[in-house]
Amino acid sequence: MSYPRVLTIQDISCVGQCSLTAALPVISACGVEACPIPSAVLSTHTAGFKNFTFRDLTDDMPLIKEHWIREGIKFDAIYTGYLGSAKQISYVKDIMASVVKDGGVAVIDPAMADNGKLYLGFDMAFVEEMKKLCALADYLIPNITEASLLTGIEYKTEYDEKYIRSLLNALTEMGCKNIILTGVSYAADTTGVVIYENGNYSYYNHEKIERGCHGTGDVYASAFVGALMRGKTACDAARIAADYTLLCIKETLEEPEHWYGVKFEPVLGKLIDALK
Ligand code: PXL
Repeated sequence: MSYPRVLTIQDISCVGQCSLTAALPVISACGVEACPIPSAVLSTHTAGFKNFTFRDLTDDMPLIKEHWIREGIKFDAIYTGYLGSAKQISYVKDIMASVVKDGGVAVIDPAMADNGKLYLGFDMAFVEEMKKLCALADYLIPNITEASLLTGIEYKTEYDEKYIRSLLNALTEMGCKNIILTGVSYAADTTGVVIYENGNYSYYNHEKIERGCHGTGDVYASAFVGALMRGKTACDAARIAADYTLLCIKETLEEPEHWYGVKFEPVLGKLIDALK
């Protein structure tokens, strides 16, 4: 796969440094072609801004797919993030079946919740649909809130390895092949990601910064996809993405008034270096 091409389906939040405005530059910086299908266009993301616009692009999705089929356009991987409606999920499954190459990789970030709560506008009917998409994932990248909603296992802020394994096992029973569970912290000053790949668990642990910032999940998943498509193993890609996301958070916190997003741009060079 000398010059891989990734299809990514998520929204454009015009202001907010998340979803496509992060995914496209991050994947491009990894040296990988990134083609978007915008699921919706919002004036800003939905966390912290009021009265944002929301243009649902569900009806464009099958039209874009049909055109690509006529043109013979296919992708080495599909990576999905924030989706605008439950109906979109069935279109995404359809797109996956028709424009991803045989043996292509499906990376699903079930971007719908954090800190024990669904994002504004989502409900359990959306979660039910999302379960069906997650079942098709070669790599699923949930946080603990999303893993708990998908599996019906109680959400906990204090937990042990047994709890984390119960989430991972339940996700594999749903059909997910490999899982990168983010935001797993067993100690006050560290956090990390648990990688479940081909039946093996590993944990990449790093410094924990108390104040998170919006969009880090999207930056993480995008860097993971970029690194994976550059031929890194899932463990290496998970580590590279974690180191990069940590740098982005540090960069953001240097400017306390930058509250709405994650400053991933100034450290893109470090991500490029990590892939050399
Ligand atoms: O970062 C996830 C995300 C993406 N897109 C929109 C969001 C959010 C999280 O709140 O609101 C529109």
